[in-house]
Amino acid sequence: MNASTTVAATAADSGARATERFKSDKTIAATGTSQERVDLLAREVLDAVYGTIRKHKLTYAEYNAVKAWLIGVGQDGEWPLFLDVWVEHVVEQVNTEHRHGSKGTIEGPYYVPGAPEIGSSGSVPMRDNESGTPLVWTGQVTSTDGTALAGATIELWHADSDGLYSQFAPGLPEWNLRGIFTTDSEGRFDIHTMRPAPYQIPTDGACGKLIAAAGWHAWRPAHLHVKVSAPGHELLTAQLYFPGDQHNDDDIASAVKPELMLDPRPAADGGQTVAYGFVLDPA
Ligand code: MBD
Ligand code: FE
Repeated sequence: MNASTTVAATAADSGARATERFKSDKTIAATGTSQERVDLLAREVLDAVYGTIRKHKLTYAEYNAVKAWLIGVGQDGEWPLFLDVWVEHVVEQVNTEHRHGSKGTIEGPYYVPGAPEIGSSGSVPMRDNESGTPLVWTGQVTSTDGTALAGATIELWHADSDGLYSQFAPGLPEWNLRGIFTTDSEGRFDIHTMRPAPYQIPTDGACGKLIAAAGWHAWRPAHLHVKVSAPGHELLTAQLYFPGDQHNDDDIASAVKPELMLDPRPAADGGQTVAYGFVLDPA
């Protein structure tokens, strides 16, 4: 355990922060989506719900339990968590299937823009006594035609060795394990961080209640989140995973892909090194 994490993380804590972070400048009006498309999408979603109700003859007691649960998702601030865990992976799929470059995956609820800028080589912000296995990650960002992309940015964020994210769990320094790297003249970067632990979504909120009631588990495999961008290229949002993790094959968020698996090797100092680069699609 990291000694400074003394206060227990709660669903309401991380939920309230995720809800607050998302804010809603993201209205339907701002998307330019037509009334016809809103009508179509809303009707089809409702039709899918009616289909399930008819097929399984939902009882009134079940309907009321669903209603109470949905109210709870909002009260616990868990709409960002619910949507990113159970819906985002399909949105990601349909929006990136045209790409020829690197595979991406979902963003999840815990991205925060504006992390400290590190340059092409260095350590993400971490505590003096940050626990875990040190990881040195080197790579290059290129375009699909093979051109190296100098000045590309890699925004990195991830959980600590207790599975906690800064700004969403109490007791962590603001930018712990969050940083922005910029590739050098050859498109290369060199990132020093600590291996994250597997992540269990909060079990004490509404999402946890659904998981318990359905007999599911709450785990995501350990992962590093990135957003990789370069002028004239599509933004790549991805997560990278570690071989051997117990939940690589049954991620609660359905966000693991074989192309996103790292291959870390032992390093002389007891830590690990890994090579992994990114290929961006021209916009
Ligand atoms: C996470 O850390 C995460 O990445 C996702 C997708 C959902 C919940 C927690
Ligand atoms: Fe995550």
